[in-house]
Parts: sequence; structure tokens; C-alpha cells
Amino acid sequence: MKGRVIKSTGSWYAVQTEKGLVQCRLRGKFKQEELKLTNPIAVGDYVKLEKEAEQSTFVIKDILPRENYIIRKSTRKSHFSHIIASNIDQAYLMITLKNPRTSLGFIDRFLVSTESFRIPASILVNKMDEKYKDKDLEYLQDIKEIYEPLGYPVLEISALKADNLKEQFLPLLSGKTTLLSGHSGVGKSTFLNKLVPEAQQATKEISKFSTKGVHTTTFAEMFPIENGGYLIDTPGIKEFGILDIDQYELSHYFVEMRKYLGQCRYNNCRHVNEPGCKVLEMVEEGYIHPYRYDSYINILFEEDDHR
Ligand SMILES: Nc1nc2c(ncn2[C@@H]2O[C@H](COP(=O)(O)OP(=O)(O)OP(=O)(O)O)[C@@H](O)[C@H]2O)c(=O)[nH]1
Ligand SMILES: [Mg+2]
Ligand SMILES: [Zn+2]
Repeated sequence: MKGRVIKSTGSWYAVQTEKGLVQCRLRGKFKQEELKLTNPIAVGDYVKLEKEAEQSTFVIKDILPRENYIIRKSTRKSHFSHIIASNIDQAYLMITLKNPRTSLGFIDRFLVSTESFRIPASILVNKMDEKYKDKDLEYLQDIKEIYEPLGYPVLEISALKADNLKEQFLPLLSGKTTLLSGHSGVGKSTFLNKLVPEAQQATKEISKFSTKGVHTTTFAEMFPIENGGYLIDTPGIKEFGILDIDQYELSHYFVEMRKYLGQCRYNNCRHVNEPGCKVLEMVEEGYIHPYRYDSYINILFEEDDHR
């Protein structure tokens, strides 16, 4: 029997099959793509099941090839990654302007991950019902000016207060598997509960003493939405992992750099300080945003450290 993993608690997996939801365990090891993973099976995976003798539970015998996946760095083991979810059609990165402020570097790491699989991504700026200082609103303006021209929609929302979320989002989510990700405390579960009221995911106020989220959601879970499709609520994350991307390949995942890549003098240009680099020229001339270029350099050298 085949099915799709919709929830994983580490030892048990809830798998949606034609015949309904079944609980499964894992037995044996699976060969993984060249990644060191803390979770062999992720939410979104398609799996093959076998019934356990004389029991109502199943065993996962095999995992079908993943079309794509998004990873984060493992919090416990360095050099290990954790798959947040797999086989997704589109990704929503939920961010906030303050408490906690989502950094541009964080947004760019996410977008590199989604671009590497050509997964369409949107940025949801949540908590827009709150009052903001000018400097926070300037930050919002920067975000719109940077990402909208690149083809990433920037949507201002209030998961808590808006009463038209279903009207706005159900048509966008229909028939698709959508990943919802972002820092802890930005409002992912609040958003999910508005769209899928049966979900009743726990949400929690951010501690007054610390602006860091408290990780209210601890496991990723897929929720079926009206008219078909799934929305995946995930635990807040500190840092996305970047797949094993070659240093000459990274620029392919910055959409605004892509079109200039054949035009550098050297075909092994990393766009750092090479003479005749078209990317550097375009940064200087203002066609590539300096903040995006900063993120590029940060990811390039940070990833270098791990080699
Ligand atoms: N003002 C305001 N508060 C919001 C909004 N959305 C969520 N919150 C509040 O933000 C806090 C965190 O919300 P959650 O939905 O638990 O956040 P989360 O992203 O699921 O957090 P984790 O599960 O820890 O990753 C709660 O107190 C929510 O009520 C919003 O649109 N406006
Ligand atoms: Mg949550
Ligand atoms: Zn170059």
C-alpha cells in the first residue's frame, strides 16, 4: 500500500492512504541522498507500507524519490540537516518586522533553498495590525522593493485580526501542497488555524522577557484544506540549511544574477573580486541590490567553512 506522511513525531508516522489514516513505524535503514540527516522520513514523503503481522499498524518499507525538500540545520548535531518537508508545490515564508524581526539574510537563505528546486515562494509579512515605528516601516519598504521585482510576492497580513484570510488564500492554496515556514512566534499556527479551523494548532504568546519564540509547534504536520491540497505547519526555525551547493552554482539561485552569468570574463567566476565580472558590474550600477549581494557573499563564504 502507498501513502503520504502527514505527521511525524520521531518514532511514529501518520500516513494518509486511500483507505484512510494509518499509524506507521520505521524498520531498517533507508539510503538517503548524500545528506547527513537527523530524520530519515519527513512530512510530505510518499512511502510504501506493509501491514504488521496481527496488528493494526503498518511498517514503512520504502520511500519514493523526493521531488524536492527544504532543510534546516540540526539544532543538536552540527553538519547534520533536518528535512522540514518534502514534495511541496509552493512555499510561504512568514516574517515579522519586529519581535522577532526576520533578517534579510534569513529570507535569502530560504529563497536559495526554494530556488534550487524552482519552488515558487511568497513572503507573508504578518502582524500588520500592530503599530510600527518608522524604522520598522522602512524595513517593510525595503523588503517590498527588494523582493517584489524579483518575482516573490510580498503580502502584508494579519493572521490574528484579518477576517478575509480564507477568501484571500484558499484560491491560492487549492490543490497544492504549501509549506509554511519562518521563525518561532511569527504566527504560522495562528494563520493555519484561520484557514483550517479543525486544525486547532496550539499558539502561544511570545515571552515578554525574551523576543525569541518558545517553539509552540514542535512537529511539522500537513493539514488538508477545503477544495483539496495541504498546508504544512512547521516548528519555527533559527536557520535554514543550504543543500550541498557548489560555490560556482550558488549564483544560479539568485534570480537577478542568473541572467548575467554567461557574461563574466571567466567561466569559473565566483563574482567576488574577479576582473571582468558582470555580476559585480551590475551591483555597482544598481541592477542587483547590495543587500542581496551581501547575502550572496555571506552564504558563499559561510558554506565554504563547511568544506
Ligand atoms: N498582533 C498580532 N499577533 C499575532 C498575529 N498572528 C499571531 N500573533 C501572535 O503571535 C504569537 C505567536 O503565534 P503562533 O501562531 O503560535 O506562532 P508560530 O509561528 O506558530 O510559532 P512556533 O510554533 O513556535 O513556530 C501568538 O501570541 C499569536 O496570537 C497577528 O497577525 N497579529
Ligand atoms: Mg506554531
Ligand atoms: Zn562574475
